[in-house]
Amino acid sequence: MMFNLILFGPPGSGKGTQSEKIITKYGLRHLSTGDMLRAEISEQSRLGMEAKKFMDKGQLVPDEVVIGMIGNVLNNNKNAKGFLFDGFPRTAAQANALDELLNENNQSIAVMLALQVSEAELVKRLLKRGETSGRSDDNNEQVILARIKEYHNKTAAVADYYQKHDKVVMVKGEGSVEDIFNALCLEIDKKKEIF
Ligand code: B4P
Repeated sequence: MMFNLILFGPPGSGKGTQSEKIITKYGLRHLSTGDMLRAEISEQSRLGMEAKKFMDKGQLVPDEVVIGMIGNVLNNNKNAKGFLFDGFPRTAAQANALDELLNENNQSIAVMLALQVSEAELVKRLLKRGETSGRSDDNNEQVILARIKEYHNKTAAVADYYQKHDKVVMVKGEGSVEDIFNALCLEIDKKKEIF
């Protein structure tokens, strides 16, 4: 049985940072839709060029684009120990699609870890990253605020979806990277025991 987890939180909550550490410790396969989309953009693929239009404005990319990408990776990695979903699902439609894709293979989500970070801290972190990342969606405060608005309008409800199945655990996402990582590991270990 695979161990699948979702790392959830608003833009800038530390999903990318913590994902790297979690996959190393637990041997999970990292699935970041943001990274996958940026890879498509740097290859200048048709999908990438289409996605860039939305990302540059701080908007979510259409569901069918992201769901298609994830479906391909899941189908090509049936022997993975488990997946860490980072930045996906971001809408109710994506959450439904993920459940269907996992069900087809008799798999499910073990837990959603939701990072809690204040809005002021999110903006501060993303502007700071924008100084060096070269990411066009990080260096403009208006775009950052648009991303946070998309999160409230479309993504926050995804936590309610998993809450109905009692799968959400909130974790404080402010403090040192190491302390937050330890808090996440504690929750993962609890779930792994009963999984
Ligand atoms: P993502 O790449 O997922 O970017 P993000 O949500 O902005 O968060 P990210 O992972 O980059 O930030 P993190 O929290 O790690 O998405 C980018 C865009 O792609 C979206 O806006 C959307 O257009 C599109 N997209 C992606 N997935 C999609 C989907 N499923 N559906 C539709 N569209 C999709 O960290 C941010 C910063 O904080 C880092 O610089 C880090 O150094 C810093 N940081 C981390 N932890 C810290 C700590 N404890 N203290 C201080 N700083 C910290």
